[in-house]
Amino acid sequence: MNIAMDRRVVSDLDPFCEEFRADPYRHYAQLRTLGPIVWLEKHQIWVVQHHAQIKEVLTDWQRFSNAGGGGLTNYFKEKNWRQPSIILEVDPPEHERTRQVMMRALNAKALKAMRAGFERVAAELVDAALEKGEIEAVADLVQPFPLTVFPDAVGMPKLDREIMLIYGGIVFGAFGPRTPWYDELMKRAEEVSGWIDERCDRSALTPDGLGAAIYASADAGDITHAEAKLLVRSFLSAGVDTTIDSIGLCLRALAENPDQWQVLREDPSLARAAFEEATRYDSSSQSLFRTTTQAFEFAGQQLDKHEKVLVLIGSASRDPAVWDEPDRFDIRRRISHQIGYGTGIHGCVAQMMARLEGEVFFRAIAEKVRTLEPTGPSQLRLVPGLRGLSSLPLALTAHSSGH
Ligand code: OVV
Repeated sequence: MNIAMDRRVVSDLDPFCEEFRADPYRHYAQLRTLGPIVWLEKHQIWVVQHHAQIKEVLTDWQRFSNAGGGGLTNYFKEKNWRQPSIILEVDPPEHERTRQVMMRALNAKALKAMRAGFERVAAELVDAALEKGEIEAVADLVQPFPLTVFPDAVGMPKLDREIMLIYGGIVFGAFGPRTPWYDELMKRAEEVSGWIDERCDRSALTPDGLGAAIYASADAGDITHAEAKLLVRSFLSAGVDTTIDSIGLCLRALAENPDQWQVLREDPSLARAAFEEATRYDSSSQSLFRTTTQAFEFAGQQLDKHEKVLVLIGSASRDPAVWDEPDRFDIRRRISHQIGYGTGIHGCVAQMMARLEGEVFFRAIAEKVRTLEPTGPSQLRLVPGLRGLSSLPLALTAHSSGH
């Protein structure tokens, strides 16, 4: 054992176990008291939990690499089952090429063109929910929104809910440890991957969506056509479950905080701010990974080469050093250092699209719904890699007609 190892600040907490994930914020607070960087014995990884260090890690891609893989598996030491993402799991200079292509596809004009379609779908879903009165909000209202608007924007047919949710489980589950749950899911991997692959093929895409824009970059020679297909796949990997879970958690925060619901209902123009606050307060993406490229000292600890670092952005979002009353959901909060989408060169490339989805969805709710109340306990969907709900029973009533 080397001397540096002896001086490591250690913890036996396991961020992947169900108990931790059921109530992560209490455990984040506990981790924050231990120090800026802590060695987790169970998984033999580092963890960072404060806003300041997380920002440092995420903006230092030379020392904190993405090529080591987006999850617990260390690509520098072992092979992953899945072909690495050509945007998430690469460093510069390779990363710049694929990132540019995605950024170009997601330009301001493309986003502007999406709004009307998003609004129509949101209005239909909220009207149908109001018609029912009592809903299972995850299945009836939340899931169908991204499952409809996202493929519309990419230029593909509506996504099959069951297959997409298995696919999402496979993608995000791969970021956590190997479990029996995951092995069970992987039995469907071939079938589901084949289905996804077909949908990412150029022949399956409309000529006017994000997918077509990616293939146009291949025609222009910026990427190969095989890479174009993988980038369209990245849209589906990163863009569906994440927004379903974040919208669901935001809806729960509103239902459980009647004062905040009241504020939004009285001023629907706060819809975007409400979703922004939920992205801080409780959202789908709680953690990321980086892998060290060399040995160096960081925040008083000696890191070795090719060590995994778990980056708890969900903890940074509750760090009292940067937020007043971090545990309070306050849709009028001014958010000047959002970390919920990550930051740096790998910061969420479609974050403006996610914000647009959230804004349009919650604006439709604020404009049409008068009362929004839980009718029973909500349930967490404890899949690794993402935080979200499997159940959110709600009762809704409409504004009196012609309001
Ligand atoms: C950010 C993210 C999550 C999951 C998958 C991917 C990216 C990808 O590029 O495949």
